[in-house]
Amino acid sequence: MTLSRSRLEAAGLLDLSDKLAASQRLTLADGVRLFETPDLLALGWLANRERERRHAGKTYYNYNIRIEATNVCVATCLFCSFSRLRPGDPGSYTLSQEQAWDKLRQRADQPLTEVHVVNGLHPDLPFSYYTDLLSGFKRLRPEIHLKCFTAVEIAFFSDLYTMSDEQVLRELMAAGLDSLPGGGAEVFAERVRRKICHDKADADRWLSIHRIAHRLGMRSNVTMLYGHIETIQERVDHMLRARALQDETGGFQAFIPLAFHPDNNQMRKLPAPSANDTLRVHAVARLMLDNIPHVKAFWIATGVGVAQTALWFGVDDLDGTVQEEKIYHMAGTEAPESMTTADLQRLIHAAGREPVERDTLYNAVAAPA
Ligand code: V47
Repeated sequence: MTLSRSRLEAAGLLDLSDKLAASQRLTLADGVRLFETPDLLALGWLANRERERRHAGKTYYNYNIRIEATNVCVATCLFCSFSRLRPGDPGSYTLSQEQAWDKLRQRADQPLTEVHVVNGLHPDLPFSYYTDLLSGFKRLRPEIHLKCFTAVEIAFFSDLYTMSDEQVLRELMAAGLDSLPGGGAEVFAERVRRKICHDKADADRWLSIHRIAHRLGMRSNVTMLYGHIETIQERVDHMLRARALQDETGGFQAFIPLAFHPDNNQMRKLPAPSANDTLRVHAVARLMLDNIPHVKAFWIATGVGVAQTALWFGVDDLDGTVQEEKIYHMAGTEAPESMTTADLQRLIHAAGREPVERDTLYNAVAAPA
């Protein structure tokens, strides 16, 4: 399917289409123009061309579980509905390691390939809580990939336990850590961080920790929390900072836009981003991030229908079965708590795409005989 040059011209995108076809990099100004075009379908067509050039119709998902071991968090991010400031505050919880391991024991029959752990910044736990957590998971299911702790958590551990970021990463890797998730990136621009998340790792620290993780041989992801106070320029700047680090290291696997959910947090007066905006952000990400292989729609954040539609707007990955997610459900998402692999396959097929179960490192997982 092609789009006519006159349609692209009317959308103000013809020169950008030619640049992309010639594999030329887009600039900050180009990114802003992509966001500003009134022709969402022309933008989607461009993003889909890049998506199909890399992945044809393949759409990746995995068999994973989310474990959020504690919501106690010393940071005061305005967008967060999940955290509780102090242990003992109403609604706060901290799983014992046994309780966390039980979540795997209870799923002994599931062919999980990934455990994704994200926590609050708990001020009182010893470092051994985290290393034991990892080694316990590995003892139970050595084949499962452990994608755990955002760069914000890593920075917090270094400061709390007086170690370097590299030392923390090395010790967690020795205990079983396999890769880092992309959380905590929010929006890199200092103006935004100062307003919405002033008391956690800044953009340079976040990027530096991913740089170290990549040097140590780990892969990671990069997210962007959109749809609150950020400008279009700040969105594109965020993408360009991720692209610049990727030029250095090649260690990012996926870029994951995260739609802001306003329930039960200090930014609850803001509306949630529209489906139009969500499709736009994923499409622009595909076009700006020429060096990051995958663009993921996290269906828990976008909603299932929009994630499915995004498969024609640059997205080639849908995360996975998820199970037990709390951060978005406490912030008001109407998405289900989990999907089965059959659900994921069905919705990918229904969108006219080809489902591929992957592991965390994007190796195809063979279907059971
Ligand atoms: O960093 C918190 C976001 C992130 C809200 O690496 C919110 O594969 C919207 O990082 N509305 C954690 N977003 C989740 C995360 C993630 C998700 C999926 C896949 C991967 C991956 C990583 O959740 C936080 C923050 O940006 N968040 N509160 C909220 N109210």
